Amino acid sequence: VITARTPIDFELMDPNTQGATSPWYRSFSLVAMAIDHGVPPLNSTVPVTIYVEDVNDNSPIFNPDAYEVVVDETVAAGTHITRVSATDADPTPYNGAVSYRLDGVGIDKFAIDAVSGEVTVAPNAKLDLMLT
Ligand SMILES: [Ca+2]
Ligand SMILES: [Ca+2]
Repeated sequence: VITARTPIDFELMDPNTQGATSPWYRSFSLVAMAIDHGVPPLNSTVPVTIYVEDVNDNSPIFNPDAYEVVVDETVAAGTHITRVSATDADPTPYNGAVSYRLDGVGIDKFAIDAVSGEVTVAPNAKLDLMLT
């Protein structure tokens, strides 16, 4: 029976030396040996490859972790406001891919590009405080 002595962290495995043929897996290459109790003892070995699969155990992290922008109330629709950026430590597709969306008060006035994270004034938005 082969058991893990320590927790295995996919992110800490070296993709160069522990990369498998698929980006979804990294691997450990072990050799198991059987030794008899004769004199002299004879032995035999077998290669054991353990494939490790990535788990989505990291959330995207924004850097910086807060954005503050001041804009004039007269700013035009489509105007660039800022660009937010987050990275995810999971190295595989899906688990590490990041897309963006807006939530909260003001989502009718601003838009975010799901891919680039660019925040703009939404089409037809009126920021003028006297009109809202
Ligand atoms: Ca992971
Ligand atoms: Ca993730």
